[in-house]
Amino acid sequence: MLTALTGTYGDRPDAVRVAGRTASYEELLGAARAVAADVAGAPAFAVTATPTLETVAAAVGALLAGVPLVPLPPDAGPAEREHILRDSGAELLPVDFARRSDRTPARAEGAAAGPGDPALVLYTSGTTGPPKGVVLSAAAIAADLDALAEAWQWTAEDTLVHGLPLFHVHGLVLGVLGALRTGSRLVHTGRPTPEAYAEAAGSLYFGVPTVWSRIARAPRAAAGLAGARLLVSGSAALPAPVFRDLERLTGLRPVERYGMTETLITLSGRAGGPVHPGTVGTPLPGIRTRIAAEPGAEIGELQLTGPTLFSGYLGRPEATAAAYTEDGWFRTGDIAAVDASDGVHRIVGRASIDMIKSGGYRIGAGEIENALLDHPKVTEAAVVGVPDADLGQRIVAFVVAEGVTGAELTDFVASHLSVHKRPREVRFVPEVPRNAMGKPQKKLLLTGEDSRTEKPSGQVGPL
Ligand code: MCA
Ligand code: AMP
Repeated sequence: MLTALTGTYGDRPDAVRVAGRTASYEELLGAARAVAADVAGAPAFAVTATPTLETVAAAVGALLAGVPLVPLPPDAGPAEREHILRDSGAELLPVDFARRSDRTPARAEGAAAGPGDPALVLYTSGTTGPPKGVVLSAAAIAADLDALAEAWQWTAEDTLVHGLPLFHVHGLVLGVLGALRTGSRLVHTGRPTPEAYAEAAGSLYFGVPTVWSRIARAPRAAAGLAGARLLVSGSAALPAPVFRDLERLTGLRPVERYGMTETLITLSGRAGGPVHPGTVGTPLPGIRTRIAAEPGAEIGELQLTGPTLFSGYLGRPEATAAAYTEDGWFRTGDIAAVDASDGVHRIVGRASIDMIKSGGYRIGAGEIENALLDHPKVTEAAVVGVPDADLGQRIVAFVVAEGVTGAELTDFVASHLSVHKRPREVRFVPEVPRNAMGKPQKKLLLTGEDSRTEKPSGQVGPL
């Protein structure tokens, strides 16, 4: 899996740089072997996935030991941490990058013996309930990375730069394992700021649309990316104005790709190929797609099959089965259209109002509503995603409550779940509109949304 660590591409003292600290492949391998020795024989292990060399060593150590890694969001509050640890059965392992071992321990009995066995368990939100563990095999990861290397002409000549979190596919699978498979030098900037991206002088850059839109608003930093070969955007839709600003400031047309935690990356534009703003390219090698549209309609749910799909939701066979059609295609829940002339896909939206994408993070409305209802002063809660120029969507909570402020409720969610799951606005309402079945009518809450958010009165401004 990790070709770079086998010496294929040679070594260098700064093969991997994370938040200002560097390591050679040899040093990384030594630290990863020490992790592998610690976890050998465990059913799974967890690490607090800070953007550090320790997290990189944990990911490599997991693969060496054949023990699945559960990366915990470092900003997760107690409720989210407990859920993930309990649900996965993983024990939290402290990692010390200075501890090295010079040999890979023999795999314990029962450890993953083949590429189809679990390598990562990533927790991700559904529309209701707490996050589910998505089990990814080494084979699925390897298939995806090889397909992306081909699509982006990604090689050991590249320097990959990004500053994305290391507990999701984008930052961890593409951004770390991708570099270690292709042999490209890796610069993780710690935080994805425009200035840090510019300083890193990479050839290949990854970002979520929020990162790209911040770069587009920082012309000096953007100009620092002009020497790059390829800018890649993903995790949410890249707005066309951001695409155009990036092209004007860097001379590069950013390539957009589409994926999910459950499917890994399945669609992408190609390096050197035609790139159209607002589209996510064509299926990667091995992926087949179809649009489940009503008769006569051209848009519908995107469904797909291929070698990059997950092995299932951990311990949830019913949820896994429900994610597939009867004839075995994965239901993405995204609404898409395909250009009949060139097969280029366009993501039009999501089927469910309860799945929010904010800053590239996937957030289920139900999880936030449950957290709010845990607050003693809250009697009703309905959470929606509202268009936002910076975050794509921002989380807005409509609550029925007395004797508590919006800021207190925001802090309550930030400290129980994750900081990035906090509502950016709380609006107090006398009641949540419901249909005859008692289901919240969220579309009614959003009626007149544009005029409300644009009002300069400040009454509904972000917290
Ligand atoms: C503010 N802060 C608070 C509060 N308010 N903290 C606690 N309680 C509060 N009430 C502080 C935080 O501590 C933090 O401080 C600061 O606010 C900013 O936090 P945050 O909201 O996270 O920052 P942001 O500026 O809104 O973040 C934008 C971002 C981030 C950096 C773009 O959204 C991000 O990293 N997104 C990437 C998501 C991603 O990788 N998704 C991939 C999944 P301090 O600064 O001190 O920390 S998708 C995927 O994997 C698929 C397969 C795919 O297609 O890629
Ligand atoms: P996650 O599982 O966190 O990776 O979120 C997956 C979801 O992100 C998909 O179902 C899409 O809704 C969204 N997504 C990812 N990439 C794109 C993209 N390029 N354009 C639009 N939506 C995207």
